[in-house]
Amino acid sequence: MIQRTFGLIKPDAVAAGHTGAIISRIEKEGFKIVGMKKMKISRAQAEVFYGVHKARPFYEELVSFITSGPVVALALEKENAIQAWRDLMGATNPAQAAEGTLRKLFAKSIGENAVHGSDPAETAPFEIVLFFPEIC
Ligand code: 3AN
Repeated sequence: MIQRTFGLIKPDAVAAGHTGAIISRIEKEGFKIVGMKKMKISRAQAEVFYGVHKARPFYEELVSFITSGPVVALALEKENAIQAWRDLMGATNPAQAAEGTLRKLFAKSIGENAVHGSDPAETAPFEIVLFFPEIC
């Protein structure tokens, strides 16, 4: 099934100059980039985006990190895109991420982990609408 997912290149990876390498890898893996936007996320938008994590102890850290510098928001299309993008990102904790995954290559820590991707549940349409209302 051709599917769309939402991805973010987080402030750590953008600041470290990994945007080009990550975009290049995304295209090499056969994703079609249907939306791409370099932007600074506002506090209000971050609170909506991370609303599902509000109860977690690291919520405040998440919001302040994601608003700390520019990010690149992506809407990606591929066969089974949600799982395919999670597989390409690798495990949340880069220390546990498989060789060759984006987090293994570019992430610094579990908090500053280079990329975000929608969960297999229903977060992809919600996140795409939040960042790309014009393509929905
Ligand atoms: P994923 O991004 O792989 O879907 P989630 O949904 O478990 O992972 O966590 C959302 C985000 O919260 C992660 N991308 C990561 O930046 C951050 N995070 C997860 N666990 C921790 C933790 N123990 N300490 C700090 N930040 C965390």
